[in-house]
Parts: sequence; C-alpha cells; structure tokens
Amino acid sequence: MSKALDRSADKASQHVLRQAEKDSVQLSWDRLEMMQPQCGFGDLGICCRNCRMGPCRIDPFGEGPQVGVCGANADTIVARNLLGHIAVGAAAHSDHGRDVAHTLALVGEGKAHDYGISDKAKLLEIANIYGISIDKKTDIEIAKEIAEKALSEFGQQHGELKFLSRAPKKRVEVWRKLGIMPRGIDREIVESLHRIHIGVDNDYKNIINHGLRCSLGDGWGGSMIATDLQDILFGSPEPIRGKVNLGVLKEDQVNIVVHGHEPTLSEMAVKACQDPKLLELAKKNGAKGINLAGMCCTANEILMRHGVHNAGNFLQQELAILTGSVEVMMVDVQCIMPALTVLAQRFHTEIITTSPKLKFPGVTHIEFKEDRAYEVAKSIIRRAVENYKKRDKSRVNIPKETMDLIAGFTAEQVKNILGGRFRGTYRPLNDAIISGRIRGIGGVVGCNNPKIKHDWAHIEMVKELIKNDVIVLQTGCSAIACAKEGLMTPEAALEFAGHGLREVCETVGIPPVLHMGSCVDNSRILIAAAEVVKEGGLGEDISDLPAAGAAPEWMSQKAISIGMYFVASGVYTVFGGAQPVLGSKNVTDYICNELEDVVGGRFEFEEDPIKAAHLMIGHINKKREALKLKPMMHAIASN
Ligand code: SF4
Ligand code: MSK
Repeated sequence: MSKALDRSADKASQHVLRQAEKDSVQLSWDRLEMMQPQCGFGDLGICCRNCRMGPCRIDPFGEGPQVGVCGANADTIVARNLLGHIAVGAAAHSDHGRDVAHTLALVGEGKAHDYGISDKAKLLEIANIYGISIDKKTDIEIAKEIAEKALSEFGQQHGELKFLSRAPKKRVEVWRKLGIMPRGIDREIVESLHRIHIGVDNDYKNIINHGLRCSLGDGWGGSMIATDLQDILFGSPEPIRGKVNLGVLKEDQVNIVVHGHEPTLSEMAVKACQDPKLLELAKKNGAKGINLAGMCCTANEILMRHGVHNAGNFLQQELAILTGSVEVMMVDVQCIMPALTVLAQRFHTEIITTSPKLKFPGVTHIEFKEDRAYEVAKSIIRRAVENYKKRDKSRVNIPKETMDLIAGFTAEQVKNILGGRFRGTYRPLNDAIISGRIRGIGGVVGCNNPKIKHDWAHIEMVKELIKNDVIVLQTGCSAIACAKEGLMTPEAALEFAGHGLREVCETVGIPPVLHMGSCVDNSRILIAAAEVVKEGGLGEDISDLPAAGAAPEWMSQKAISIGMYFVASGVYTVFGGAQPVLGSKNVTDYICNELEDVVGGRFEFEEDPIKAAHLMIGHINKKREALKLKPMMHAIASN
C-alpha cells in the first residue's frame, strides 16, 4: 500500500510521493525509516562528544554512568548541547544579515551597480534608529553609513545592539536586569562556543541564560538587520498575489527553482528571467518561456517582493526534482538537503551552488559576486535554458495543484492596512482584541520534518486557531504549508475563521492568516508585537499580550534559536515535539516552567497540533483575563 497519504497532507506532494514509490526513489521519509531506531541518547540530549576523553553518555534510567569522564552531569550536557544549537541557528541567521549588510556597503561604495536603494522610507527609518544624521547626505551616503553601523554590530564588544531599542521599554528593562542584553552579534555566538568547551560553564541556568542572550542577538540583531537591509535594497514587501505548490512548475517552459534563504542573487534571477535574449534562446530551444519558482525561504523573499510563484516548502525540495521538469535548481544557503545531488543525477536537473559557504563535491559552482550579480544570474539562467533540450518529456510528471495566496504583510503593511495608508496605526487591531472580536495573536512558524506528516500539523493548528478567533502571523515553511491549504486568501476568513475574526477580516479585506515572510522575517513579528504594545491598551510588555507562538513541525537549529528569542521576548511558545532536553529534568523544567518568571515567556512541547492550539488559546485567555479584557463576543469553538 502507498505510504503517500501518511507522509504528506498535501495532494501535490502525495502525487509525487506515489511516483517515487513506483520508481523506488529514496526520499527523506525513507531515510528516516532506515534510521530507526534513532539514538535515544541524542534524542534526550545526554550524549557529549566535546572532547576526546569522550564520547560520553548519561544513562537515563539511573543505572549506568550519571556523569561523563570529566564529571559533567546530564544538566550540564543537555544545557551545553542546547546552547550549541542556539549558537548555530543564530550564526546562520546572522551571517545572512552580515551578507546583506555587506551588499549594502558595496552599494554605498559604488561597487555593486546592479543594486540600489529601493525603499527610501526604510532607509531613513533605519538611519534614525542608528542615530545617523541625514542632513545634506545622498541616499547612497546614508546607505553606506547604515551598512557600516550594521557591520560594526557584528563585532561590537561592548554596549547594546541598537535594534533592541525597538522593543517595549519594560522588555528592555527585563533584559538589562537579567544581564542578557546582547553586546555584539558575533560576540554572543563566540561566547556560546567558549562556554560549551570542555570544562567551562557547568551551571545549566547560567548556560541557558546565555542562550537567551545569544538568541536575542539573532532575533533583534542579525535577523532584523537582514530583514530591514533587504527592505532597503530590494524594497519592502506589500500585499501581493501569488501562487503556491508544485503545480507552478510549467510543462512547456524552462523551470528554474531558487532554493535557500539569501535573496541577493535571486533578486537578479527575477530580472534575468525577463532578459529578451534569454527568452529568445528559450523559444529557440522549444520552450514557451522561462519560469522562475521558489522553494523554502528564498521563495518567500521573492514571493513577497515580486509575486514569484512558490513551488513548495522544505520537504518538497526533492519532490520538485522528481517532477522531471526542473532544468536548474539554484541554491544559496541553509536547508538545502545533501540528497539533492544524487537525486538530480536521475534526471537532467542541474544543481548549481552559488555561495562559497555551500558546495557539493563534483557539483557545478557558479559563485555569486555582488559586483557582477546580474551577470552571474544571467549565466545561470542561460545554463537552465540550454539544459531544457535535455529534458525527457516522457518523464515529466507535474502535479496540477496550485493555490492562490496573498503575501507581503510586513509589520508596516499591517499597520497601513488597518489604519489607512496616510495614518498607519495598530489601533483597529488592538480595539478588536480589547472588544473581544479577535481573541489574540498567534505566530505559527518553522519547518517541515518527516517525523510529522508533511504540512499536517501546521494546517490543523492554524485552522483551530482562526476558528477560535486568533489571527495568525506566519513565516517560513509554515506559511507555505498554510498557503497551499488556501488559508491565505480573504475568502478563507468566511470558511475557516470564527465570527469575530471573520468580521474584522471582511471589514479590512485581509486573510485570517498573514504571510509575513521568510525565517529572518520572524523579526517582523517581533516588531509587530512591539507596535501592538506601543499602541496601548494591551499592557506594557510583549509578555502582557494575548499572544502565543508555535513551531509545529520544527527541525532546524535556527528554529531553536527563533523559539529561544521569542521566549526571551516574553512569548509563550509551543514546539511540536520536544527539543533534545528531556534527558535533564532540571533543564526541561527551567525552559518549560521557570523561565516564565524570569523573562515572561516559556516553552511547551506538544506534538498534537489541536492540543497545542488549545494550549496557545488557553494562554491567550489567561492574558486576556489578566488585562481584564471584555469576554469574547462570540462563543468559543468546540475542541
Ligand atoms: Fe565526556 Fe566531558 Fe569530554 Fe563531554 S566534555 S565528551 S562529558 S569528558
Ligand atoms: S526554510 S529553517 S525548513 S522554516 Fe527557512 Fe523552512 Fe525551517 Fe528551513
């Protein structure tokens, strides 16, 4: 019997999964099965291979060793491992931010002619936050100073990151009192690595508290720099229509899939696909056109800014190749499965790496350079166009499913849409929450994971939240999952939202589920939360808000860093499945209970997405009560 229905909730993916079974193609789901039973020590976080006296492992049943050769116990080992994950996740996001700042610096120096300043309002806003005078300066001069300031924040040794000042005052006080204000983005990551070296930090609370600090340097630092500087360079997104799912691949066109996270080169690919000479060459080769589609977060970036169609999320990267219709998959960094290259060999698909940070042995590498970005993009598109001739049409099998969506709801856009373009304000949102039309705000983000039926947990959770009048903000692969289900159209409010939320969505003309962008754009959710606090009437801190976060199908280290900075920012955050901490009762208690008294937010682990949604709703209700808000206008939906 086919396993497709158990593996994915998405019809297009099921279609390709069935094909894979017929062709005996090995995918991530199969590799997960082959990996069983997975290491229980690793799952609980109680193995350590930090030094050559080890590897060591703690016996979770209390019968065998309870300390490693050096004497480290389960608390120390689990906390150190968790901090390692946070550091890696924060490094990935922040290195992305650094690259964007570097591109902006080159624009400022006149060395990256293919880019310019696309959003002057954002340029001035960021200059203001950095305290850069704009008097008698050109946009390019201001951009150069912003880039220098941003780059200096990576290596900064003392003081506080500037963007943390965008958080509510009370929040900043919490961080300062606890001594977890990040000083420099890189500094906190390096210090994390130092602390987890053999024989350094052994106090699990001290280790986790540094994890909070390091993650804040990601959310309110590196990721926020990536988001805001990308807006300056490529334009701030505005609500835009698009299509999503594997059906966006075209049978009669050259298909190029851009995959990864950093949109700097993909921005150029969007342009290069419209190059008349390349279009002519495509026709000459028998194709009707050139079709650019995105995958994962690079997809979210170019969808939000240009309406480029989105071929799918993390677990669909292999499936896209299996359609037999992809000429080139151009990858940048993060979430690129090593399995792609082996799979691509079964077809004509060429995988092209573009970052010096990500190469595969024997795979074509065309390195991205900011000073000749358009030229590099064109050369990759040309390769795809030429590769079209090698496509075996008899093997093309593209699922027909696509879904419309509206993306591009940044923190600024939500404000503008609610308040009107000339006087953006969050007042109507706050009033809708205060009056009991909207129960609260849910941020549902994160990856896919073959351990959980693909997309299923995202969709179930989000449907349950909106049914209970919780407006949902989304990023990353979670956003793509719900877009495929049709939850990101205004009509979805009629079908799926509770009465109160539906009324608000109908009045404003928005979907009940708002696509806010890529993984680094979780920083947009932080800004939106800060704006809601600033607007007044819902407490003085993010932790006062009737709001909760979730990552129902999480898998990456970045997800742990994101979760940590949401918790550190005061948000109750539910992960669909435990982080590798259960091997230490103390660490688990600390991050899932005690942290609430420390930073106002805490983790919860719950695999069942409906139960998880109700945990979030319960938390939102608790916050509503604490704020003495009116009861909800309409009855609560049943479980
Ligand atoms: Fe074992 Fe300690 Fe070395 Fe880890 S650091 S491998 S627990 S001896
Ligand atoms: S791509 S980090 S699988 S969201 Fe941002 Fe998706 Fe998670 Fe990668």
